[in-house]
Amino acid sequence: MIRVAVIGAGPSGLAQLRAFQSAARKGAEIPKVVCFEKQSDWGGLWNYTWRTGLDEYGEPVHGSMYRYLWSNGPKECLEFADYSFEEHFGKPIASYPPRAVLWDYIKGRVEKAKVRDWVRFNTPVRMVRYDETAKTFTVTAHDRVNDRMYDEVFDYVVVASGHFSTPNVPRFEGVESFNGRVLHAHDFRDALEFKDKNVLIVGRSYSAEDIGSQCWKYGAKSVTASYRSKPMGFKWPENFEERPLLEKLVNKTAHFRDGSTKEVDALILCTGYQHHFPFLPDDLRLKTANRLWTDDLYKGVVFEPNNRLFYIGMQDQFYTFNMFDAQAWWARDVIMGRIALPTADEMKTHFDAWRAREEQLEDAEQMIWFQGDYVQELLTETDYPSFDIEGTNRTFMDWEHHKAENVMGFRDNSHRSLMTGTMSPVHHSKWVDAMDDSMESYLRS
Ligand code: FAD
Ligand code: NA7
Repeated sequence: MIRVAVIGAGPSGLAQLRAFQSAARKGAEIPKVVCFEKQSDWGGLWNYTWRTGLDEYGEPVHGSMYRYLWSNGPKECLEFADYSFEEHFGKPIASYPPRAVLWDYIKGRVEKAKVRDWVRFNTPVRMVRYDETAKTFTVTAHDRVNDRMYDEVFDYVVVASGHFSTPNVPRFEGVESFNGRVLHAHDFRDALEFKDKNVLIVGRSYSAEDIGSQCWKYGAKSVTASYRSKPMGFKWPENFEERPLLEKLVNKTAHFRDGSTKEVDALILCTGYQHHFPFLPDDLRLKTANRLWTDDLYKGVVFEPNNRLFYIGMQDQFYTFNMFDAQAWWARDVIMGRIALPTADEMKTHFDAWRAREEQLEDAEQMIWFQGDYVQELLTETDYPSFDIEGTNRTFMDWEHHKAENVMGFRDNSHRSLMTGTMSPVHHSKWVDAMDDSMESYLRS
């Protein structure tokens, strides 16, 4: 029997499990699938942890999510095509749910699919080796509960370990003697820690925008966001401003590139993450920047140097859950022999065409249409339920416009489900007033 190892039980790994289970439900004979998950529960980043640094077993903590995190895009754009929000919650819900609600939704589909016993929890993968002659992988896993390391042989490996966990941490002059708190976004947990403080954020992307907004919402005295390339450019509230890049810190004084200074109490580095695979040797390890068309992946999924190795969810992301699904269904069909891979030359030609287009993209709107076209291409080749990509892109456009109008209020809008056609209700509280991020509070009508 063919054996498939899936590394990680976050949204990408769970998409892979569901893809195989759905084929089995339709009567196909499926491979033996074993999913290794380092954490004690599934859901990846959506499984919140209060821990930072190392976990109870001394493993690097995977979680980068924090309290009060609400979806940063419309839930209608990430909805599973085979399991709607309405099916899960039994009613339509508002468009920007907090983390706990999305975690519940992710879990609901795989609980229904009854695949929990495919997952070995508390089991980080330590190493994967490929045997060219046997055409098999040996996976070394560590059962942390029984403190036992073991090897197991597989025909295919799917890497779904995420890429927003290992921080990219640049150094700024004077940081060693800064008299305030310094942390990377990966270790940010509770905005209340920064109440009444002058907070300095470095970065201009999603983490900078959202952690800055969280600190502002929960009572920071001021928020200053410092950018390297260009400002975010939103209409920020009065005590929220953008400055050019931080040049150095002298005690509590931040000096910026334009010569200006500001007294700050805390420095939060929202400087992104590394694709980090300490469990993969040189010949199997994906090396890429965080971009829409990653290096070395045919169709964004198959590792070109070794076609028995797959990566799910390694792109920079506008599309998330339903894109991981489209990828996982596609990887499944290659593994099950339903899709034949072309020659190496043909793969390269395909790759080059997408890369050339990616390099021409100028703004977020173009990037969304690009990623939509990519998802569409995958959708046409498998039996994952097709969905309205153009409608999804248009919902993303509305979201972009709402953010440009009011960055602290875009989550108060509602959108129509592309899966069920139902218009989502307006939430009972405005985001700026909603301090409680529990599922009970969100679902209360
Ligand atoms: P992850 O969710 O990171 O899951 C990877 C899993 O692999 C983890 O469970 C981890 O423990 C496991 N793993 C890692 N290494 C090993 C190993 N060696 N052995 C075994 N298991 C391993 N997306 C949205 O759509 N909306 C949002 O609002 C949103 N907000 C975000 C906010 C933050 C702060 C961050 C960091 C990301 C956010 N994202 C958001 C994007 C996020 O990347 C996806 O939603 C999604 O979690 C990616 O799923 P994944 O399975 O690829 O990775
Ligand atoms: P991103 O989207 O990868 O962005 C990283 C940001 O960090 C980006 O603004 C970079 O600036 C900035 N950066 C990186 N290195 C530096 C240095 N050395 N100095 C200054 N600024 C730097 O990561 P995020 O954490 O924001 O988002 C990741 C995910 O989390 C995302 O999917 C969300 O859903 C949540 P640049 O833009 O190049 O000027």
